[in-house]
Amino acid sequence: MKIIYSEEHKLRDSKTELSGGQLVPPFECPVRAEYVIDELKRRQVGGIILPQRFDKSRMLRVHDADYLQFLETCWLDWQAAGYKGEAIASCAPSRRMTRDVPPREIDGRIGYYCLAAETSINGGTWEAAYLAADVALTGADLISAGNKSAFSLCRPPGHHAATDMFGGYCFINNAAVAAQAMLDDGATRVAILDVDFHHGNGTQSIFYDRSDVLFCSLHGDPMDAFPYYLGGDDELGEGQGHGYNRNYSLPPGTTYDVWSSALDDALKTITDFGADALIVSLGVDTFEHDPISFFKLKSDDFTHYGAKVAALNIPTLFVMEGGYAVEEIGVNVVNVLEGFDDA
Ligand code: Q9C
Ligand code: ZN
Repeated sequence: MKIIYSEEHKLRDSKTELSGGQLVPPFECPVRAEYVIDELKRRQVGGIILPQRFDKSRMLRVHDADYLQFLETCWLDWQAAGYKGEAIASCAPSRRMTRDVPPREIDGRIGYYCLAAETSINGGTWEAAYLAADVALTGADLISAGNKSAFSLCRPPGHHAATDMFGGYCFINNAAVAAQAMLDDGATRVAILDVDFHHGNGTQSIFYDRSDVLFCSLHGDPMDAFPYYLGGDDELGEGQGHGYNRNYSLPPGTTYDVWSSALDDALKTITDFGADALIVSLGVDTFEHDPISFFKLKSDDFTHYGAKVAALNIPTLFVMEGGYAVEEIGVNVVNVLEGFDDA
């Protein structure tokens, strides 16, 4: 399996996350990707290539131009305003209390363009987020060119990012940008299977009214877990997209037997859909020792579900999402990929 990776992910290295009322060192940190790439090398999963660089046109197929402009200049604007800390939202448009207009002042703009307030923006964030999209797009091109599988080791992650909102550690929706690129390159139907612990609210919202992208997500019940406000099992898509969105909300303490039953149902849905290509939003925060999640998957379980995904026999792009038990993240990710390869 080809692996796409750039060490420049480390440009994303913010110092603060708002968590439990404190500014703490972010869970989403550079060493995560280093554990993954080290384990990929150790177990010789595949050749590692650098991403190609793309212009913004492919990101613009999924994201709004004003949003990308905001991300690109946010840190400069924040510093120019004289704020001392990293750029972080302290206000946001909320139910009934918005006229939906981005303000001029950066403190108002960052709130307008966020869907959660934990994630800080600093220097290098835009550059790394852009590169992560390039990593995903390079993987998409490999699949479009006829490869059976590829792994885009994206960082920062992407599945919470919407057309015009960042948050949950995500800025550009790498999986969505890759899916759209595959469609633009001739695919008729693309399925996205999101196995990150958190609901992929950004991905869902991007494709909610479309029937050319099937989105299936297994995640902690949003009544109990971030992102809280989306991810219910009754969200099935709207308009043309009705029936092309599937959520599997699972309770605290969920172990592999229950989780994998939901996976089997999602895989059957993907088979029936007749996807030309599959994108797996691969978060390993389902791991039993993840510090911010509540599922109980063991390291061996990741191998087993990698094999289940392979049994679909659809060209598959794995895109890195979450996973915060950093010392085990490499083993868990590589278990999925090896399980897939050895099936
Ligand atoms: N105190 C991804 O896995 N809430 N994002 C964290 C920690 C936000 C997770 C709470 C979690 C975002 C890509
Ligand atoms: Zn997650």
